Amino acid sequence: APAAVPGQRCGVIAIVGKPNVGKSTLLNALVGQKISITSRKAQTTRHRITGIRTREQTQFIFVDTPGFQTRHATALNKSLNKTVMGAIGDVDLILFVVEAGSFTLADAKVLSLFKPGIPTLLVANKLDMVHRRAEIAPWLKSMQERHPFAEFVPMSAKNKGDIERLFGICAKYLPEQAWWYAEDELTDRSEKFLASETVREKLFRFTGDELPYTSTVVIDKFEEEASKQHKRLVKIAATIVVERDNHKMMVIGDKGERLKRIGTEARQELEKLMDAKVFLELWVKVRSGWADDEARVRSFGYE
Ligand code: GDP
Ligand code: K
Ligand code: MG
Repeated sequence: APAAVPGQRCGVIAIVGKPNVGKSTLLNALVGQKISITSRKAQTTRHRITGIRTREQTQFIFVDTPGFQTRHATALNKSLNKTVMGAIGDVDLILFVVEAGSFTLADAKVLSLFKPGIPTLLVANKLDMVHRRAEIAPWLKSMQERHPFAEFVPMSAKNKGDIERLFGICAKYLPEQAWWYAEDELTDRSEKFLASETVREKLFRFTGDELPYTSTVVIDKFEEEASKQHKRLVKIAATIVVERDNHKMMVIGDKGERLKRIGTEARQELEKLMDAKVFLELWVKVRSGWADDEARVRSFGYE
């Protein structure tokens, strides 16, 4: 580890929990910018993502994890679970995220993976959705009996005050050491990766609940061109991979309207994110059964 710099703290914080409890929303709020895509659909997050935030003397390095999959043992799910295990093995602090007032079998399975010794906070998220606040105190007490949590943080990832409070709580658990990243760095992920994530988010947003989570996005081309008129010019070609012909029709939409909309929104967001002029070309391909085929899962970049 880098030598200590007086006053500086730096450490890794894993954000862990079953699908849809608000992990990605929390990460984005902590980093202050959208790094991880969010959606109402479970299994939106497939990669370990590092978000970085440096505030005053402390550098917080966050890893968002895919929700732990408990139902289907496909190759894709096995790969997702390995990513989660890798993320929590060697961190300074774990934020175990659940929905406030609820603890299901899926939550219990995630919790059972934690090695003893790493301080773990119980983040009881979506507090804004809880109507019977009086029931939270006895629920927290029951949670205390399940696991030796270091602290309880009932909160809402959508509430700025709660996010501020969470920073203060997390800082105490990070070791005194020099920062690993520059003060203004937000992620160690490449722009190419952010491009595929952005297209994937728009894909899920505009197909609603119709499209299965197994659809994915592959970046075929990512080229930066010298340009006099513009600040930067980036040309991107991406393929949306779906499992069936009818899914392909779903993505393309009537007269290609939906695909056009996905492309326009993704391009606009990428232009802001990368501070560049972006050309984005989108394709849709059918590859049936890819989520069950281990070799293919690997070739799409899910290790
Ligand atoms: P993940 O699968 O755990 O990463 O969950 P996401 O961050 O993708 O969030 C799942 C859904 O919960 C999204 O629709 C979010 O907008 C929503 N959500 C996240 N945090 C909160 C919260 O504090 N309150 C409410 N009401 N909704 C939330
Ligand atoms: K989600
Ligand atoms: Mg997520």
